[in-house]
Amino acid sequence: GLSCAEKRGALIVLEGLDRSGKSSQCASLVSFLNKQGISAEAWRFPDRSTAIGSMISSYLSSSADLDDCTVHLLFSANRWEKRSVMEAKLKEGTTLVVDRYSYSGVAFSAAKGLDLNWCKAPDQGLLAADLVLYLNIPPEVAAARGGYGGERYEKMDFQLEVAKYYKKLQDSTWQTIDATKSIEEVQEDIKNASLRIIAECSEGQELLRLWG
Ligand code: NYM
Ligand code: MG
Repeated sequence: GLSCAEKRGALIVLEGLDRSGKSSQCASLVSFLNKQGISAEAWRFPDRSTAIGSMISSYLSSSADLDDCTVHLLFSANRWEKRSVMEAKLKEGTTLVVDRYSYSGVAFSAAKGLDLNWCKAPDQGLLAADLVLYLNIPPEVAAARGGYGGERYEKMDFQLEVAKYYKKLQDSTWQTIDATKSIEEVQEDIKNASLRIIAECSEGQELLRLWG
């Protein structure tokens, strides 16, 4: 089973639109936690370092075309191939701070018009986040921050659609963070929420599975 006798780490996921500040906030959080003597690692999805991740990366840079359903399943497989390592790390007491997870998987694919439940199905049974920090930002504000890059999906009208589906996925593990505030204020909110969930998980809170 997934119950842990030892004190376990927390699975903390940062979600949000492109340019919402997730990557820098993840890095700051991990370095803050490590300075506090808390074992924590920064992870991200897609993990472009694997064979599946490299197919995803080619698709995102538009050097490869893939059917929408196919690429959706690749994103999911990219999480499945990391599942057992994630579980081992959490059980040994390491907190994982993850830049995007299944919520991105569903929101981005559903925004293309794929059925929401079909999109959720392949991720069923993956480890569920203990805490999802949703960096909430209007797409216009995100776009104004130095602009989007050249990858697929990095367009204002598409990001508006993605935001709608993120909202549909909110559950009891979510905490919405106002990501229009300063980097320091956002980091403060993230730190507080993270310390709270890390304490809860170390007290024996069981690992959960999607979509619990
Ligand atoms: N993305 C990310 C998906 O479409 N499905 C997924 O399952 C995941 C994890 O990949 N625009 C999209 C969201 C991003 C893009 O992510 C690349 P990043 O964080 O920019 O490397
Ligand atoms: Mg990006």
